[in-house]
Amino acid sequence: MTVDYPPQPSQSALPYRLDDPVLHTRSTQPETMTASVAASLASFHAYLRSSKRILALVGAGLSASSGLPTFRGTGGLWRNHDAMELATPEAFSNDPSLVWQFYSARRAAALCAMPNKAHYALAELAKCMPEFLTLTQNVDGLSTRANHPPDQLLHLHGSLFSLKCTSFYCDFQEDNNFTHPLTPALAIASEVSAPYRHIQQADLPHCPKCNTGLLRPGVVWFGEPLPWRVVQAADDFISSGKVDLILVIGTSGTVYPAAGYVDRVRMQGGKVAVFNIDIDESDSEDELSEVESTGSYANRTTWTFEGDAAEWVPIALEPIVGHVELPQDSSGERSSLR
Ligand code: BV8
Ligand code: ZN
Repeated sequence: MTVDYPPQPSQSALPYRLDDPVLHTRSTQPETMTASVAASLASFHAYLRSSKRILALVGAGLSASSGLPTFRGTGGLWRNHDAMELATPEAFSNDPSLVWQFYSARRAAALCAMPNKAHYALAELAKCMPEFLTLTQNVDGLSTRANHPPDQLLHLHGSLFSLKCTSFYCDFQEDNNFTHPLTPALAIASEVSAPYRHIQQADLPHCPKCNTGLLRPGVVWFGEPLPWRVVQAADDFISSGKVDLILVIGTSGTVYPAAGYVDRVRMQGGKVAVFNIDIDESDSEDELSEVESTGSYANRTTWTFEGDAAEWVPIALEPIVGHVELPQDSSGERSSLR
């Protein structure tokens, strides 16, 4: 089934401005790699080549350099509302106009954004390794748009482009709905600089099946269970053999049960590679000192790559996926920010 994504609008259309400080990465540029980073990368490459089964747990930091804000820091505020507070059933029942404008603005931003090299590298790893599975906390659809094989990609928290009816008597739900705006009234949602205007419930998205139910975004809100099929599939992968390695990419690891998958792999004796712009070295301090003292990486269980995931993930996965470049778009231009 082909999903026809809308054409890519220009950067200026982005409701979230790129020069938002959250988005700029403080990164140890791979090209200025220190000897210890180069040695760490080499030991990671050796372990990667020997790994048979790999998981990836990804978060908002994976899409940061595609222009989408993360939940931490200033990016986590929308119209001065904490994004995590808006992502709750309570917020939606209290003020569906506010919550729908929040999600409509995020749909617009995600439609404007482009997958970056890390999205493509993970998609490539999935094509090279049947025993590789990505668990994404992201709802932006960028991994799918990077042609990540769908049966090796689990959306733990749903998608901005799924919709479902809130009526108790109706089971309507729809995936891959890229209509924007969903209703004429929601066109105002992207004008974040304009003063907030309340939208009457009648002008919010309604169910095309029962015609009465209010539609809601098909995402998992705080306090709601993850889709059981998704949890089942993740559990099946973890319990059907040792996972040798988990790639933890652009996530603060604060939201559960998603963050719990890292420990489950560790408990199986699997090793961990962390990709984040903000690594607190304490994670692997004692391992580092042992490496310095013994000079061998044999007992290394955690690798950390501090910097922009869009830079480091392709480099870390190169032995398997080769050199990842962004696809040329129709104008032959490199189609992305990076
Ligand atoms: C549930 C969809 C039960 C909506 C989201 C155990 C302990 C404590 C609390 C709990 C617990 N178990 C459950 C809870 C409660 C809660 C929870 O975890 N609360 C937290 C806040 C403490 N969990 C739940 O409510 C879950 N449901 O438990 O249900 C239940 C069971 C049965 C019956 C009824 C109920 C549901 C959680 C899912 C909520 N939905 N998203 C939406 O998106 O609007 S969560 C959402 O926030 C994201 O999906 C993601 O998961 C999370 C944000 O985290 P990250 O993605 O990591 O982003 P963040 O900004 O935090 O960090 C970004 C990182 O990237 C940073 O580290 C930064 O340094 C880095 N970075 C930035 N730029 C870059 C970069 N890295 C690399 N390169 C860059 N360029
Ligand atoms: Zn309905």
